[in-house]
Amino acid sequence: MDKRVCVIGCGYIGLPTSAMFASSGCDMLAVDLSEKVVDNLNAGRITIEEPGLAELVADAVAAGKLRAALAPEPADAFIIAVPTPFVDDGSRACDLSYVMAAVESVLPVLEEGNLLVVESTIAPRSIDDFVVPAVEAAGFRVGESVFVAHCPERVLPGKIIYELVHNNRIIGGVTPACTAAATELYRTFVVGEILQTEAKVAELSKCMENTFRDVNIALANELAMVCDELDIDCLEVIRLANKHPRVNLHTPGPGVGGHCLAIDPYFICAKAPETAKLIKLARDINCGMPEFVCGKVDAHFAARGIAPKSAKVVALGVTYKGNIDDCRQSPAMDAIALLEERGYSVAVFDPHVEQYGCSDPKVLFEGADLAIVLTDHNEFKGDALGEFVAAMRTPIIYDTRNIVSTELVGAQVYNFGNGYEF
Ligand code: SAJ
Repeated sequence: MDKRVCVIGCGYIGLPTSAMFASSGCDMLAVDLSEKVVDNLNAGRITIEEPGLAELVADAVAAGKLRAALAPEPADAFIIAVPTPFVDDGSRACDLSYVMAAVESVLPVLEEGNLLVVESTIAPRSIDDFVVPAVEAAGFRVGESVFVAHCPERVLPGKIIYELVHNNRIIGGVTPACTAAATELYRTFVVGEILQTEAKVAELSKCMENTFRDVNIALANELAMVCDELDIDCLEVIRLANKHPRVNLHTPGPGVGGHCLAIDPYFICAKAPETAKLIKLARDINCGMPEFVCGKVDAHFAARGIAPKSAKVVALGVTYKGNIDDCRQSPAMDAIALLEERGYSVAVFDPHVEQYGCSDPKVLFEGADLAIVLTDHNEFKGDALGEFVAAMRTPIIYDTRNIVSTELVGAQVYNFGNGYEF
C-alpha cells in the first residue's frame, strides 16, 4: 500500500515537500488553516512563487495523489512545517506556539506505529522538552508505539525543488527507532546523504548553520567599522586576508536580514543566555549596522553644512538581499526608517518590490544630494546607475554593498573600501 503522509503547513517548505512526496507515489494530505490556500490547492493552484512548484502541484492534484484540508486526517506519517518566529518580549526565544498547535491538531488522529516529524527550525531541546511530553500525554510511548524526529529544512528559496531532493538531510530521532522510521520516509525522494543523529543535535546543528554565517558577517562588519576608524581600506584588507588558504572573511554590509540568520541565533541565546555571549554580540553588531550607515550619512552632510531636513536621499533597495522580493527583517528597511527619523527626505526605489517599483526611476533621482545602495540587486551593479546620476543635484553614491563600479562616470562612489573619506 502507498504511504499516507499528512503535512501540516502549506508554506514555502510544506507545499514543495507535499508535492515531492506525492510525485514519488505517496498519498498526500496538505493541511493549512487558510481556506483560500486549501481551496486553491484542491483546484491544483498555488499561492506562493517557487520555480517548478506550480507544475508539480497541478500534476499531483490531477493524479489524485495530493489533496488539501483544514485539519489532519489519519495517516502513516505527519510532517510539521509551520513558522517559528521569535517571542516578541525581549527574550527572543523560539516561539513554539504554531508547532505545538500543529502537534495538538495531529494527536486526535495519531495511531500506533505512526511517525511525527518536525521540519520547522526550532530551539535546541524543543522536541525532547515539549513535543515528546505532549505526545506521551496523549497516551503514546515515543520510540515504541509512535516515532518522533526532527528533520530540519535547509533549502534555499528559488532552488527548493532541486535542493529538497539533492541536499543532504539531517535526521534526528528521539530514539534510534525514531531515526530509522524518519530515514525510511525521507528516502522516498531524497537522493542526498541522510545524516542520522539525535533530535537535540539536529535542532542545534540547524540553528548553528545560520549562526555561523551571522557571526562571520558580524566579524566583517566589525572590521568595516575598525577600518573606518583607522582610515584603512576594508575591502583591500579582506581581499588580501582571504588569499590565506584557511581564511574566509565575509562581506560587510548594512546588516543582516531574512527569516533565518536574523532569527535562529536568538533561539540559542534564549536557551543559554549567560553562555552564548559571542552569538549575542554578533547579533548586536549586525543589528547596529543600519545605525552605523546612517551615522556616515550624517557625517557626510554635516561636513558640508547641510541639515538633514534640507537633504534629499535616494535609497536603493528594500529587500534583505539581492534579486529577491523578501523584506522580512530587512536592514535596508531599518536604515530607511532611521534616515526618515532624522529628517532626511527619502525617495525609495526597489525594482523587485511592487510597492517601491517605478516606471521612470530617473524622477526619483531628480535633485537628490545622495544615493545610498542598501541591497545588492543586479539593477544597481557595475555602471547600471549611470543613466540616473545626471539627474541628481550632487551625484554622490554611498554603496553599502560594494557593488557599484567606483569608476562610474559622472558620480563619486564611496563604499566600505573608501568609506572613511565619505
Ligand atoms: N550577508 C552579508 N554578508 C555576507 C553574506 C550575507 O551581509 O557575506 C547578508 C545578506 O545580505 C542577507 C543576510 O546576510 O541580509 C542573509 O543572507 P544569506 O544569503 O546568508 O542567507 P538566507 O537567510 O537567504 O538563507 C540561509 C541559508 N543558510 C546558510 O547559508 C547557512 C540557507 O541555506 C538556509 O536554508 C536558510 O538560511 C534557512 O531557511 O535557514
